[in-house]
Amino acid sequence: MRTAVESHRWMAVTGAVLAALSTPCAAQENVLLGRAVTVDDPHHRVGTDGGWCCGQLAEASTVTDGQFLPIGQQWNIDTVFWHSLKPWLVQLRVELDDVPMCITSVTLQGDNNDTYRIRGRTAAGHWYPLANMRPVNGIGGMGVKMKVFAEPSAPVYAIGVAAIAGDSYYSVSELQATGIPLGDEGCVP
Ligand SMILES: [Ca+2]
Repeated sequence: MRTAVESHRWMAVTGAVLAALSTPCAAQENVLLGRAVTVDDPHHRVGTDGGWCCGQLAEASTVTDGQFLPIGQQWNIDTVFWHSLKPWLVQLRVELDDVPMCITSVTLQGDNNDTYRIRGRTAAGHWYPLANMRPVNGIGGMGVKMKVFAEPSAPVYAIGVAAIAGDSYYSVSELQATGIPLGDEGCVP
């Protein structure tokens, strides 16, 4: 539990991070911006809220629209949300097929009391973990987390996000990534 002062400090830090992310800089471009989002949901869990009030399911495309929700917004309002005891069966997937990337950072806005795994898909079609992220904040609802990698990832042809642990109520509102396009010489900064 955080005090109100600590929560305000946290929000100030988050605001600074978001401002930095929006600063024009080629090396920091969000390579997922505006890309199509596919929802892999074989058990039809997306849109189920387990009895929470007032759910408003967002279009999957909002996950790559570059817009963050207010910190602390209710988990199931204007988000892609699902209730499941097997959360990993839901994955949001963004294809990069035309421009494979070596990923240098990922940013996730999701429900603050869960752990989400960001994965990349190789040319051979295998998914491997890029980062586990818990978008924790002190006030509940939606939070933001960014992870910067010490070294660029191997080339990935798609990026996915799925919940791997939490309270069975999951939601994502924004997924961003920076990366270096794969060229003939590999990924050259
Ligand atoms: Ca949750």
